[in-house]
Amino acid sequence: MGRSVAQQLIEGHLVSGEVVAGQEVGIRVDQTLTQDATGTLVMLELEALGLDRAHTEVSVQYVDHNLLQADEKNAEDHLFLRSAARRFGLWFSKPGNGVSHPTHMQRFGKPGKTMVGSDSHTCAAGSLGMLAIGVGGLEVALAIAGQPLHIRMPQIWGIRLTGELPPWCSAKDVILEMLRRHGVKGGLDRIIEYRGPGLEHLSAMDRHVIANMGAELGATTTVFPADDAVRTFLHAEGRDDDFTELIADEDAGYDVTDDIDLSRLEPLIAKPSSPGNVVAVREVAGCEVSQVVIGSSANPGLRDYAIAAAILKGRQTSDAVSFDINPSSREVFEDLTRMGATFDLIAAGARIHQAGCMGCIGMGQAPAGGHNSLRTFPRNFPGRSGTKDDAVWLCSPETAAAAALTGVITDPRDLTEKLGLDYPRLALPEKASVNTAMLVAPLPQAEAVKEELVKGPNISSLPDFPELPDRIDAPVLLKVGDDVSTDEISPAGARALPLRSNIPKLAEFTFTQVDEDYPRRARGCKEESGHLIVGGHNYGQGSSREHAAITPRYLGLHAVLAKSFARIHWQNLANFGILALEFVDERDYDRIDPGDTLVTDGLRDALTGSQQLIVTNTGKHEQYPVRHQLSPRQVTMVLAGGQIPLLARSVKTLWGS
Ligand code: MIC
Repeated sequence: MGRSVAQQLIEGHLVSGEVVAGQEVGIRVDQTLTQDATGTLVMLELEALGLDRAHTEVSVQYVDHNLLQADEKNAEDHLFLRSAARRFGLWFSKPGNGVSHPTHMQRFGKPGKTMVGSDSHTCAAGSLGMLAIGVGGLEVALAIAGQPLHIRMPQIWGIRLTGELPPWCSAKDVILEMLRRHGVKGGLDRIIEYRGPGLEHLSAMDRHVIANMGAELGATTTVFPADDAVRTFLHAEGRDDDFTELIADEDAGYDVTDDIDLSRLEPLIAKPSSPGNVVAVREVAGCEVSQVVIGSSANPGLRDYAIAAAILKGRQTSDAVSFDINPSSREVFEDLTRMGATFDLIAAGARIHQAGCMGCIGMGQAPAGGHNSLRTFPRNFPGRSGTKDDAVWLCSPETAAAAALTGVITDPRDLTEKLGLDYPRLALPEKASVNTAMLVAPLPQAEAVKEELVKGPNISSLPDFPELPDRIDAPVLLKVGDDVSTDEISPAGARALPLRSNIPKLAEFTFTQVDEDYPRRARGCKEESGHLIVGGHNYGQGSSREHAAITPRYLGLHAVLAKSFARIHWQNLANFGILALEFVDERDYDRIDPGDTLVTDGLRDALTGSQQLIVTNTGKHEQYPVRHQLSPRQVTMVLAGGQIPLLARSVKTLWGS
């Protein structure tokens, strides 16, 4: 049987294990991507590990998340990151240059390469025929240091696309259709590979939209072939030489298959507060809207802004709506401006912001509580916008522009009847306005070694974590339901984000979206017993932020008992020495109440000896069988208190300095 694109990428980079679903494989990493909100920890980890210089082909540090400078903290992080990029031999993308994912695609992405990134949307680079995986920061630090990435080999899910998108529908509706069909857990332990004749009508940037939000399905990553659409994209970027064709064999086999006829899609929207709550726009038409935002890595292409500008041209947005535009990159902003589209947006009432993630991570643009905000963003977990009782919806630029005009959720197809507007045909420039002035190249090593890391007072060192105790005898401090996101564990938003490099201070925000008193209670039993958390399915979905493991650990969390875990967070828990245990019988979840004391003993032997353990509920005199899915490598790491203490012992053997 022939090989899929995903198989070719994995086999071409395999350093350990067998390409069999469920087994741990080691993969050589060619490129890395870090952004500021997670990158500060990565740089501290590189320092802790004693790295001299990046061992990858390309490593880029972006500054795109923490852009508002309400006090000194974010600016200090930017300076720290610049100094770390200079010290470790990384590219540095200055604040305002753009969101990491589209910028990386424009300047560095290459068909056939592998990449890891400390951002769950790293998978967007699959649009170019790369194997790009979002992981915790520590895994990125190790990749920068030349170590392979270890993952549990996923199944490969072939999605055959046929037909062509109808007018008023675009790539966002394709990924929303995937979420409508399969929900936020549908991609767990899978690589999604798109194929088929429908690809012909999707540009590389359209594919970015679809690949980016594969993260919302919980997928390990998404891949597309590197075909003519990728060749055209790289040509527009002046990078013809970086093109290599990478396509699936005619008779490629897939573990799972599905089909989408693009011509049958209609405008879709995800309701508050999960990317999986997808319905047809017409079902919710008429709901009032107070904010519309276009931007983010989920709709970053020139066409995404240009289509909104063309819809709004010569018209005024509703007086009930704040209409915000966040350019995804400086390049896109320049192109948009050259086309005259920036003018059309401003004239229509748009508030234009700097290039970056902005409201997508709650860095500004927090909506009014309970008022509908329509965004072209990738996720809408509760409170992520920075507003506790937010009502954020996710949609295409076409649907967003329609709501900006009418002030209510509107099926964009109705604009033809309402305003006499036919679906605009866009004439986009063939060549992008490439300008690399805000992308700073790595220093030569002779200069890099002289660089000092610039650490302001907000940058604290990584805490030391002790080994996992052999016996855990601790209270359940929190019990949560299904699909708890890392935004609920370690919140986004303009208040918490500036503390991403200050674990003791950030810890005070842990779980406060769910239970404001959690940090206080956790501190109360930290020294004596530590504590436990009980969760439902898909615990820790969403972002790659390792803070969602580190801050609970800092507050004394030993183990999480859940029905199932999201991939990146599960890895982050292991990396920071927290035991992730799954119920063998899901009904046991219902038997545990917050405040119950749970005991599990003889962990050293139990974890190394088998996958199954027994947890005793002392107050209720009940026992629950639980299992772990850690590889032997991860068991050693968890027992040692995490990856860092383990590595610190063997740094010399790692990169032999
Ligand atoms: C996100 O979309 O949630 C983020 C912000 O990009 C995160 C990274 C972070 O938490 O800083 C992600 O997805 O990894």
